Amino acid sequence: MTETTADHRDSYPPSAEFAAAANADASLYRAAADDRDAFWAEQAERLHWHRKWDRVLDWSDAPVAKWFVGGELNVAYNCVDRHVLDGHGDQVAIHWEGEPGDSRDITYRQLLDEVSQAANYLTELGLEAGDRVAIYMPMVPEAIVSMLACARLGLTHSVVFAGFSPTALRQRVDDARARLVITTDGQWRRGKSAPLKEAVDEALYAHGDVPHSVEHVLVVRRTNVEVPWTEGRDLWWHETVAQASTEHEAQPFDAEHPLFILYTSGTTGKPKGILHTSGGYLTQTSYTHHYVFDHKPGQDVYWCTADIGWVTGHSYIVYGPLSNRATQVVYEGTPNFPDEHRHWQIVEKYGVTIYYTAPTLVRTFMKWGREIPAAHDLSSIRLLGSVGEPINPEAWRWYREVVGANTAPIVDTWWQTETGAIMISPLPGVTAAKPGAAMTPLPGISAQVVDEEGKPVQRGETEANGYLVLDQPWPSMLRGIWGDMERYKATYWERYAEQGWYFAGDGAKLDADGDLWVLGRVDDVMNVSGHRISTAEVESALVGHSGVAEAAVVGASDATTGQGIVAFVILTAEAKDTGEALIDELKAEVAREISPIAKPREIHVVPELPKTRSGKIMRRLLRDVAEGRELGDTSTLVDPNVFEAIRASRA
Ligand code: 6R9
Repeated sequence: MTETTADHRDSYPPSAEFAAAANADASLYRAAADDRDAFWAEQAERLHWHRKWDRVLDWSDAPVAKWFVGGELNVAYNCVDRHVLDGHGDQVAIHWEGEPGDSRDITYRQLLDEVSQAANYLTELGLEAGDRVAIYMPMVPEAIVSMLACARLGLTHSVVFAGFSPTALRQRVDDARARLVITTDGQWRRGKSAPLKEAVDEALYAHGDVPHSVEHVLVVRRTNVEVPWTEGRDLWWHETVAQASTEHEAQPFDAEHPLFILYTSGTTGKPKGILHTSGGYLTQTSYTHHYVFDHKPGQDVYWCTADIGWVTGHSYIVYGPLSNRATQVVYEGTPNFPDEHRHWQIVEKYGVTIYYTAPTLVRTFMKWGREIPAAHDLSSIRLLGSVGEPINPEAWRWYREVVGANTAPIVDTWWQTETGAIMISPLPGVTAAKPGAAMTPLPGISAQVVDEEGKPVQRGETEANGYLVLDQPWPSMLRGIWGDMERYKATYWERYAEQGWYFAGDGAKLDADGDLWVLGRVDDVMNVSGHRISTAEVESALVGHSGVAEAAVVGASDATTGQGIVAFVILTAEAKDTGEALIDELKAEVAREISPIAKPREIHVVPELPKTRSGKIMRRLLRDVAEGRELGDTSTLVDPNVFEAIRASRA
């Protein structure tokens, strides 16, 4: 019943052609192993430094690192000015595609003009280096311009995903004590304008009695909806920024100057403001974007489908690609507006060569059917990327076959908001990638898979699944949690304090070849009768069945086995039988694919899965359902109503 693809192997080495032209070859690993500091110093040379560093790494104040100590640079200068000065001002930086079908091509020279105007106006507003600015915007060019203007002035931006509620915005604005909020009047959502400025007002007046830090709200006109207006506080972008001078000289900042705060979503309690700084962050985002995506400036058309509200948007739409003089697509809308052809039409229109997305979207494409991508000329695509969660082998193979014409290498990139940039991934042109495996730490990165005590797990021991740790500091590592150093230490460094390792919170295993598989968050690792089983493995087995489009698996407490496996599945159109027979077949499939011990106790057919706005399945909430508890916090869900339907499926 497993969907067979044309090319079904255990590993996929790059073609000789791809390898010959690739940015990376195996010597990179050797160079990094020989002398790590020298290796990272060489990567830092990718950037323009106003002042060279005195020392590559200072780890004496661990776990707070200083990279490129004494170095000075301007992040925005590196992403914009230097490309113009190098004679590439006319190269398109951004092919912007609006949801309603409007579009704009922005060259590096135009980008420089707009960033300079914004920098001039933010200065006029009295903002000074070190101040925080909240950016609450959809995927419009001004969002990227705003981030770069902040970087240019040494202001610390805090981008808040525009799908978040006013309460979530207020929480983040207060925590960072932002002086300015940049937003739009409204945002397009499937052809309708959803108010956004109104949400800002709601956030700022939410606790009318509590004085807050915000002095101004700067508003970009996007959907032309009417907005509530506070004279003196609120300012139109087109009346201010767009009138400012395009002349602005970028000043250098210390390598450790704070660049941004990004709050992590979806967990219990107060969101964590992950703090990133300048020199090390830009070095590693630039390095990884160049080698992992095999990016060739002036030739490739790159498209990362993330939103700037997430770290992937920060590192692989804004800082990595722009520092490497990429020409990239930025798309404002959803993949199925006006219909499910949208992404492939965009790929065709711009000749996209590198496409980077999340497994959840790949599985959605599978659900919609292969005839949709097949209706388009996708021959420009030469490399595919995946990020955000483990990609199940079925989806991996489908992605390569249907989107990548059976030839495009896939880079399955493991990293986190906290790591700032890609850490574990195949190198296209070097690695024989295995479907579902993140494979190998990148050159310059060191990771281990260890047990509770910190002992390395053995290769090939599938029962001995362990924890992923990073045992060496890396340039783009977080420098703390904003305003809460204790929490920073407790969350990431306490578990392996003795060894001084960073605890990533992910389960992982090494296969018999020593290749690394990330199995998902450790709270997603179940323990059934003393056996550790990853939710991702069971999900992968379920979606391997042609009747299943998506699956989410949780471990629910069980009196006899410790935990029992409870699965929630969405069926495909091909699923003929939806009753008990199918459920039995699915259970048998999992037993076959993994082991009888992994056989789900219950499988529920549901119409929808609860997801955060970044596309991650909220297993915590499914566990609540599976264990018959009151639901925990649902405020970050896209659609809190999905639970009515899920509950009904259990009745
Ligand atoms: C970049 C990003 C981080 C968590 C991480 C892990 C999961 C991300 C993955 C992956 C397996 C991959 N994750 N990439 N798991 N394979 N290629 O997603 O950051 O939103 O902070 O999430 O996502 O569980 O710990 P963030």
